[in-house]
Amino acid sequence: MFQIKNMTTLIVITVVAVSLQTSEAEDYTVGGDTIGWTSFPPRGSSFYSKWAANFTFKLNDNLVFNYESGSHSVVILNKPNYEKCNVNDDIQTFNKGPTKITLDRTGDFYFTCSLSGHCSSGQKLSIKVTDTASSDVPPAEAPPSLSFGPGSTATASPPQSTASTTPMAATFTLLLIAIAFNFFSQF
Ligand SMILES: [Cu+2]
Repeated sequence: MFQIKNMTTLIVITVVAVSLQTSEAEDYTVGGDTIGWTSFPPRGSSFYSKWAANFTFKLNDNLVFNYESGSHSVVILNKPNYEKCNVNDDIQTFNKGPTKITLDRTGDFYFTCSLSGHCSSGQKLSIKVTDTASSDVPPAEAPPSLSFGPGSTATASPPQSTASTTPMAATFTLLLIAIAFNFFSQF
């Protein structure tokens, strides 16, 4: 009896762990491991926007800016100042590299470096942070339909939805097993 209870506890812990894993915050190294946070990035000011386009940043993810203290900084600023490279009206400045910044709200973030000429030479990054919930909710089931007239092709689910459905299904399976164990341990 005790062993069955123990196993139930183990399964419940596994279920919780699996559930947490799907919404775990991620760390992103700005510019990748080799380039990092630097002035004169390859291909100029488009470098960091191209880097950012590879990812979907979610609430509570972290950006890691890799640089040597003294050679660069991380400045958070608003959009107009970001566009003008005006680092004098910054919201926040970090001087000690590497700098880890938690994306603690949704919406747009603007970053640059406060050292003279670095912003204009391309050391700037803007990203959009989305809510975790909105990206984890599976899309509504498309009604079964065999007619594919003009304009009816938009019902296909995006590829990432299948990836989030699998751990969800696994969680439910484990949950059912846990409930079954609990039920049988009563006898
Ligand atoms: Cu710099």
